[in-house]
Amino acid sequence: MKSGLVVLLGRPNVGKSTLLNEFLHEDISIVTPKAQTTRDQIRGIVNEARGQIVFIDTPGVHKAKEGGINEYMLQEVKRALDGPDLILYMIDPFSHVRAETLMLEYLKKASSKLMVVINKCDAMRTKPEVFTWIAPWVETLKEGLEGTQCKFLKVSEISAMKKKGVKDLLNEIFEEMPEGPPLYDDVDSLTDKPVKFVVAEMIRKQLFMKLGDEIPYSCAVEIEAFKEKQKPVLIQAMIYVERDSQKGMVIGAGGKKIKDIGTAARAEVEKLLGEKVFLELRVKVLDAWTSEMNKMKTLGYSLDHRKKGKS
Ligand SMILES: Nc1nc2c(ncn2[C@@H]2O[C@H](COP(=O)(O)OP(=O)(O)OP(=O)(O)O)[C@@H](O)[C@H]2O)c(=O)[nH]1
Ligand SMILES: [Mg+2]
Repeated sequence: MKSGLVVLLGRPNVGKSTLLNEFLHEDISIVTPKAQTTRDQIRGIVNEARGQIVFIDTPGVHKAKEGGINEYMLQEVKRALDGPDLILYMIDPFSHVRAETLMLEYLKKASSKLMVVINKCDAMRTKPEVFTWIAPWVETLKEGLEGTQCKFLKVSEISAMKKKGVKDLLNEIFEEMPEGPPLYDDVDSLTDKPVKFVVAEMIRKQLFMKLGDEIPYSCAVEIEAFKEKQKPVLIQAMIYVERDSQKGMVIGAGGKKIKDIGTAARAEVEKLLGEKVFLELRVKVLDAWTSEMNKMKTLGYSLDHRKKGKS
């Protein structure tokens, strides 16, 4: 039996979470049109007769200020890169070489096999002339990785959204996996994350979908009650924002915005749980939580290597 750990790595918005969901045939990791949606590493487990692959979705690699939520996101990326069998380095053809150079620093420190996956190939066909930067970048990447522990294998072109090339890619990944016992015994589990986490993420997704450009980055969601025995299932969640003005925007005039967010999130949660849900959302201000480590920690975003109390 094959068994291995595969990291989905790349800049924000390249389609890492979309591909994870495609491999799993289930929406476990949230996807939005906005960059920096994913904040935590999320494992997705593919069980087949030929073996088990554990995929790790990661936040998008970007330059981050120290000590805040963005540093936490990069910590999650670095943690994921500690010893996988294979890295899928995903490229969005609408990126450009200047943005991608940052990725080489991460790859140089890795000791895994590497596949470059060019995603969004459906879009590439419309304007092929725009994407001429990719081939030279792959050559630079190969040169840059010479003599390192990161072993370049190949380049694949896919469209995660249109499901093009995903099956072939999965076959190629299985080929590269070592023989071994599965990492997770429970073959029915799709993820290592508790259902509460996935529910909180589904609410966070709707904050990204229904609010302006900036506010979603100031939002966190905590599930305060999850009563599965009650019918419909009762879920109470708190949405944390950073400022009073943001609280008003999340609630909206006459509570319309939060109602919208709740309705859309409830539909996804009901699909996930397969039963009716009563979802109650509230909003609270936790002043400047994205830049204060103690507050981040209370929301589950803990910067491990720093001393508690240092903000
Ligand atoms: N055209 C096209 N769009 C895609 C494809 N795959 C993903 N997208 C879109 O790209 C956007 C970002 O997708 P995500 O899966 O959230 O990207 P991500 O890499 O996880 O982003 P972060 O979590 O922010 O790092 C969404 O609007 C997706 O629908 C694709 O194959 N083709
Ligand atoms: Mg993502």
